[in-house]
Amino acid sequence: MSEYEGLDVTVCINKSDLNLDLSEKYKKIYEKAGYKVLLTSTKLDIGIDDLKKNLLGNISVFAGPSGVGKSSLLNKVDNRLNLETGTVSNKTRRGKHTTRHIELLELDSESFILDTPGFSSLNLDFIEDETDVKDYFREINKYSQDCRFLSCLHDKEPNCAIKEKVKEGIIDEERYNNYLLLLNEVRNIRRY
Ligand SMILES: Nc1nc2c(ncn2[C@@H]2O[C@H](COP(=O)(O)OP(=O)(O)OP(=O)(O)O)[C@@H](O)[C@H]2O)c(=O)[nH]1
Ligand SMILES: [Mg+2]
Ligand SMILES: [Zn+2]
Repeated sequence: MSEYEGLDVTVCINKSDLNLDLSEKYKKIYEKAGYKVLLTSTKLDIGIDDLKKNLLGNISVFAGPSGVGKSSLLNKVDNRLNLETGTVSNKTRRGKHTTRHIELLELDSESFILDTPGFSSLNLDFIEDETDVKDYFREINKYSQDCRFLSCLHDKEPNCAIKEKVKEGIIDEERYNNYLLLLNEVRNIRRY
């Protein structure tokens, strides 16, 4: 969605205290895809200074699923914010939609942040055509011109450069599988 909007994205992996190995794994995956990645933990005070540095001089939006710790992170960045935080349900392991509205907060005269309500799922309605999905994966976009067919969707087509890059480990397999998942989801939206 951020690729569609052309936003300057930083991926923040919070709660890294819960599983540092897994956090490092996803940090590598998203760095390989072309993103700046921060590992943070509000419990162990990891990465907060780095996060703050990223926010200075910018207008930033904190977006992500409910309960991942967006408001908690902002409170750590500036304890004057005093934002309400919630807990994660033991049963569903999801957040409880604690933040209810979008608020513009001032960090300093040149730095603003928006805390936002977490989402529970990603709506793909903004994608108009199945051929657009590949444009929203940076690393797929990067090698698309090397495929045999210019119209290649990197799915079942022969001589596909993307599938080659996945085999070589240059494009992460999990990201590629996510691409196929979204591609098929968009195809199914169109059918009805
Ligand atoms: N283990 C761990 N828990 C954290 C961390 N950061 C936040 N939490 C916990 O995660 C829960 C949800 O935190 P919130 O800050 O309310 O999450 P949110 O993303 O703002 O949620 P919404 O407002 O519902 O979108 C709270 O119980 C926090 O204490 C962290 O770094 N490590
Ligand atoms: Mg919140
Ligand atoms: Zn291809």
